[in-house]
Amino acid sequence: MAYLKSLTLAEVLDARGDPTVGAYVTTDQGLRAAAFAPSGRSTGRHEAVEVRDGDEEWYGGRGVRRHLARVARDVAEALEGLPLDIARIDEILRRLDGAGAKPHLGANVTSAVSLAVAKAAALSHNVPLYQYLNPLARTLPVPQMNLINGGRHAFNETPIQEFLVLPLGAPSVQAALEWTMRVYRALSEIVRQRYGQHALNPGDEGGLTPDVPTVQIGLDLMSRAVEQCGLSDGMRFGLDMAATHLYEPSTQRYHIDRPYSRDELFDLYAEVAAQRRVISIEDPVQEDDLSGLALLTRRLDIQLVGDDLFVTSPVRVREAIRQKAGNALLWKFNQIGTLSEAWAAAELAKRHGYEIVVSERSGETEDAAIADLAVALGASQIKTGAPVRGERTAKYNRLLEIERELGSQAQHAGEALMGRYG
Ligand code: 2PG
Ligand code: MG
Repeated sequence: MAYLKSLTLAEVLDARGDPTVGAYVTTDQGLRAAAFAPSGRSTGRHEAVEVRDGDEEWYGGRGVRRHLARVARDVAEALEGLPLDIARIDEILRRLDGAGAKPHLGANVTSAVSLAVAKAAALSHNVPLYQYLNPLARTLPVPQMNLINGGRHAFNETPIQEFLVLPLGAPSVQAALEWTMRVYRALSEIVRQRYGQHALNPGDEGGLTPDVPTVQIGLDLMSRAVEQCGLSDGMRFGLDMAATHLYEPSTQRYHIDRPYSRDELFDLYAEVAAQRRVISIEDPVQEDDLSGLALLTRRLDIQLVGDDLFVTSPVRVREAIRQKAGNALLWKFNQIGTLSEAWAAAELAKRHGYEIVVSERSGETEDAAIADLAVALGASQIKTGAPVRGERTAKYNRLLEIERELGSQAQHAGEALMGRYG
């Protein structure tokens, strides 16, 4: 097994221009791998923490250079000279931090290091990352593509964070991207006519940014675009409600166009599932309401995805399984901080029949590794933004490359999902 020869940590920028962590690894064979930690904005309270410099002036106090100056040497000394064994290195990172939420090293540091080590190990075996992690990987995920951005991801008056399309009927990643690009263009024209040019400015994940006060209006816009393209048969819709950020604890109401009680919100979900081809809802309730999620799971026969609710944590996923809450895990490895822990959460969820949706963060970088991770996990879906902006297209372009590499061996998750939820 190859060895980790050197590890360097450095401040790099994410797509919002905020600083994040880059990890650079060299091996004893002279190979080099780099990985960047992505950064969330609509983060959950149970996520592992990104550590930043509180007193740094540059970037309005959100730098990481002083933090790295404090921890980089310790991390490098602990890891240099070790074999490139992901599980062992992740275990050392966990121990070095000493707490589950990674408050000392920061999940931004541990995620970048964990991923850089995995990339270096794959390089040392001369195989792509997905194949190194899972030699039997064959399944390409369906993209969940975010065409209207709101909530914390856009400067608009749209309370719902993400309006997504799922091209379930597309026979390949290539077709899925073509279909979605056509819909994105049609939607752009509809939005331009109704809201004006400024609504075409992309939000953090590349989606359009009209002011959409209700779930129904956003879905109407997307339905019109899909119909114009003649793609209604193969396209379904999804929502990321990011309900934690709509919730007012003092009144126990969710604020969209008006305050909604949980029951009213569930009636709304039932309506859009029955009438508007919505087959997937992420974070339909606030992050601590697992029992509410369980209630909804009994009521609706659609995909219900836990993001802030599950935070890619084996502990929280186990509790969700126990309560029969939700049926899909949003998988973001920086929510827990190491690939090994995130892997364990996915395996546990899969064993209990949960779908895996590998996800970007809103503050992505050009690092495309989540495409490889999605294929390695056999995830049925990947959520990585609209089909525009380099940090989003990097992932789609990598999926296209994997699709070409797998050739006739490639399998596609869309058909099974259409059978289950379509
Ligand atoms: C989400 C994510 C990614 P953020 O809520 O699903 O879309 O947002 O990275 O800001 O947490
Ligand atoms: Mg989410």
